[in-house]
Amino acid sequence: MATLFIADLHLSLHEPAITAGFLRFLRHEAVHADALYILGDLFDAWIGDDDPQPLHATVAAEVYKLHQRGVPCYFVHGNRDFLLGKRFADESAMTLLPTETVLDLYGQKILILHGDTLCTDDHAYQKFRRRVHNPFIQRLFLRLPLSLRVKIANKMRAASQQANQQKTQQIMDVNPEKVRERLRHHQVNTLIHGHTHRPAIHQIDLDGAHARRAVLGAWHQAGSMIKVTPQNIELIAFPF
Ligand code: OKV
Ligand code: MN
Repeated sequence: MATLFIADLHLSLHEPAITAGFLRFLRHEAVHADALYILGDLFDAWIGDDDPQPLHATVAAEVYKLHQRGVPCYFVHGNRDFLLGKRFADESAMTLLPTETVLDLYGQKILILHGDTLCTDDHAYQKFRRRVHNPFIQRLFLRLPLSLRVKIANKMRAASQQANQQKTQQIMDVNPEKVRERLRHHQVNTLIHGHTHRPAIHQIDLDGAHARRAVLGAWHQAGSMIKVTPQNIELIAFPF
């Protein structure tokens, strides 16, 4: 009995080794799990489900096979693939989850989310997030021709790389008080998230009680997953 969590693969045509590692993970690891949760940034960019990139079809087909083999797959949007929609979810048989979800796994309550909403010290990012999450702006963007969306996205990524070079590590990490606020709100003592690319299991003091925050690693040089069993929560790094 095990439920697996992954995040921040940032799949793209430029990193074929990561895609190969993900497909291997699906076929050899996830197939034995009770369920797979992808906590955002599976893709490095997403400008609409109508993007005809062959990478998308490959991933959809493999996740669909996992579902056919009896392993349900759930997806939480990241800050990069937040536009991934119902069409791709149907093609891959993934269930889209809201920004925050509380799971009951083997009797343990666990809050899951991507992690960007916890980085409240990064005011510029939070402002960007509010803009691109506006349903009206999203509908407008999705109605543009694909070629124009590609151009806009490339410009936005270039500008963001510039901005991130100026930001400190501290600003880009989670705000500890925001973490405690979300745990209190949902009345849970365990959180699993990604986004910060700082894999660790942190022990937290929550109003005198013990809580923990498990952070997934990004798939840069190796894979990263969290395995929840009836006994424990394990953070595991593995080669592709
Ligand atoms: C994703 C991020 C690029 C960060 C644009 C409205 C707007 C959606 C979009 C375009 C960009 C996602 C969808 C991408 C995340 C970046 C740069 C910084 C910090 C609009 C709705 F505004 F143009 F109308 N986008 N793409 N960034 O390339 O995948 O997360 S993206
Ligand atoms: Mn992220």
